[in-house]
Amino acid sequence: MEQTFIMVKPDGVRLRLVGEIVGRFERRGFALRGLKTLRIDRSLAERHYAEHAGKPFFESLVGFITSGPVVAMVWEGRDAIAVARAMLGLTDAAQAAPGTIRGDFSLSKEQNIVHGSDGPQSAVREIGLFFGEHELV
Ligand code: IDP
Ligand code: MG
Repeated sequence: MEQTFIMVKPDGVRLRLVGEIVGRFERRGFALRGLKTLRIDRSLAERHYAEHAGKPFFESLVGFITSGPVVAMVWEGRDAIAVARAMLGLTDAAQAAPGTIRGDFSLSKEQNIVHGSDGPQSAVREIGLFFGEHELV
């Protein structure tokens, strides 16, 4: 069984969408292996989004992701990474299909409600960034 890292971003928390998003993953059949709320600091933001360092939107992205509490989760299930990305929808929420989380709750390319790992290496890296072994079941 595959694991993926999912995070409700500060906009999703502000919009009170945590229960909605957790519910979608539960109802799809995934198992919850870890969950916590935290405030991301600049150092963690830079490590989490290291692949985007230097891009024009990077500073704004770091400002956004550190702007309020997030909810970090590990979900496990068959093809969890790809299935979760499909549930999230395209990065630019204006392009995301209705029925996806981004397509239902955002119109923004930056403030797009939720993060999901984009591959097996990212998933392992991101789970390790946010969770210690004793925080996962
Ligand atoms: P992803 O979250 O769908 O994997 P990435 O390309 O990895 O998308 O970008 C990470 C995050 O950076 C996005 O979810 C979004 O919040 C933000 N972002 C990506 N591209 C842009 C952009 O062109 N303008 C503003 N923010 C962006
Ligand atoms: Mg990404």
